Amino acid sequence: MGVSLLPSPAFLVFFSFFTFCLLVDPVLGITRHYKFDVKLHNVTLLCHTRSIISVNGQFPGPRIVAREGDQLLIKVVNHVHNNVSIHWHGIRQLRSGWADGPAYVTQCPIQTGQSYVYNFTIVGQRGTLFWHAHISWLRATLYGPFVILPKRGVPYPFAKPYKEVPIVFGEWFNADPEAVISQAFQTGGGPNISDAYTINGLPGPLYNCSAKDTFKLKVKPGKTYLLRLINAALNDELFFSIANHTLTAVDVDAIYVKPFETETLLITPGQTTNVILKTKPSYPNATFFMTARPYVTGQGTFDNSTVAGILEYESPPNSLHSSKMFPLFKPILPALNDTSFATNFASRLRSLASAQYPANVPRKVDKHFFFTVGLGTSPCQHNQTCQGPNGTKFAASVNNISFTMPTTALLQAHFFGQSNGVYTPDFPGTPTIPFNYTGTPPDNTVVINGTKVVVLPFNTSV
Ligand SMILES: [Cu+2]
Repeated sequence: MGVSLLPSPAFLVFFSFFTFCLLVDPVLGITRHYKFDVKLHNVTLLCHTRSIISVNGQFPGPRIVAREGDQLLIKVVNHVHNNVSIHWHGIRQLRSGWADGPAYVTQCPIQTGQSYVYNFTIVGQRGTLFWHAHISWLRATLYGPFVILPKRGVPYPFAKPYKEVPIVFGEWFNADPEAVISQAFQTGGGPNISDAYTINGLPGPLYNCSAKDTFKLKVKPGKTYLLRLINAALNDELFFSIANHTLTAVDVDAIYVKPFETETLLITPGQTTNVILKTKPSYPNATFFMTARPYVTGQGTFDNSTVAGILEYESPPNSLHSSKMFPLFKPILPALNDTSFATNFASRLRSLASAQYPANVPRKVDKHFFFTVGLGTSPCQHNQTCQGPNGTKFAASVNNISFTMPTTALLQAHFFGQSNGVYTPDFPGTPTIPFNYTGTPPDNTVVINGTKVVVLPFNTSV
C-alpha cells in the first residue's frame, strides 16, 4: 500500500479555501489590554466631599474603545474593602459567560487584594455600550463608557461625524450608596432618593453649590457631532434634550436603527443611544442648555430634579462678539409622567434592517416564556417594624419569584455539576397564579423567595 505524497483533491480545496480566507478576511480583530484599578478617591459635589469607589481614580471611569471583532483582556484589581465585579453591559458574551460579570451569577466577586481578567470578543456589535459594577449598588459610582467602532475600513451607515463625545448620565448621592441600599433592605421600604443627576459626573448649575461642576461641550458651527448617550443612572428613565437643536438617533444599544429626528429622547437605565447633533451655521458665543430629568409613573418617591450641561459655540478668532449676543436657551422637557411621549418615542425605534445590517429575528422558537415583572411584598420579621406597604417589605419579583442571592456563583455550580443546594432549575416559564396583567393587581402580593433558574442548551431560541 503506497502512500501518495501528493495532496488529495479534497485537501487542496480545503487548503486553498483556508488560504483565501486568511488573505481576504478584511479584518481579523486585535487583542486590546486594559487594567482597571478599583480604588477609593475623593469627589466633592454639591458641597459634599465623599470617598467614592471608582476605576483608576477617574469618575466616570475610563473609556474602553475597541472595534467589532476585537478581543478584550481587562484585568480588574480590587483595592477596596468591598467585593467587586464588573459587567460589560450589552456585550453578548457568546461562549464567554465567565466574563459577563454579575456577582454570584457568572462569577464569584473579586475580593479585596485579588484580581480577575475578563476575556471576551466583540461579535456582531458596534455602537455604544458601557461597563458598570454588578454587585450591590457599587454601580452608583463605578461605571464608564464602552465604545465599539466598526471594523477597520467599514464606514458608519451615516456621514462620518466631525467629533464623537460620550454623554454619560448618572445619579449622585451625598450619602454612601451602600448605606442607602442596605438601609432599604433592612427596613423593607424604598431606598432614599438621589440628590442629583449628573452628566459625565457633573450635576450642573440647577443644583445648589454646583455651578462650577457643569459639563460643557464646546462646539464649532456647521459641524456634525456624534453624541454617545449612556444612561448609567441606577433606576431612572430620563428625558434628554438640547435647546433649539434637533437630534437624529442612529444607534440604540449597539444596534443601528432607522435614523429618526427628535427634539427629546427617552433613555432607560442601562440603555445607550447614539445621536447626531448638527451645529448651526453661525452662532458665535451662543450657549444652550442640555437637560435631563426622569420619566416616572410609579407611586414611590423619586428624585425629580434636573441635570443641565451647556452646549457652547466657539467664538471665531478676532471676532467682535466678545460679549454675549444671545441669551442662554433652555429646552422644554415633557412632563414627568408623559406616558404618551414615552410610548410614541419607543414606537419610533426600528432596526436599520439593511442588506448589510439585517434584523435576524429567529423564525423557529424552541422555548416560549411569559414573564411578569412586579414589585411584591415579603412579610416583616417579628420584633421588627417594616416600612414597605402595610408594614411589609418590598420585594421585586419575576413570575412571583424573588431572587435569593446564592453564595456560590450559578455558572460555576452548573459547570462543575454541583448545582444541588445552590439553585433549583424550576423557574416557572409562566406566572404561577394568573391574574389580569393590565388591570387590577392580584390581592396576594406575597412573593416566593428562591434561587430558581432555567437551564437552556447553547443556541436555544427563546
Ligand atoms: Cu448593566
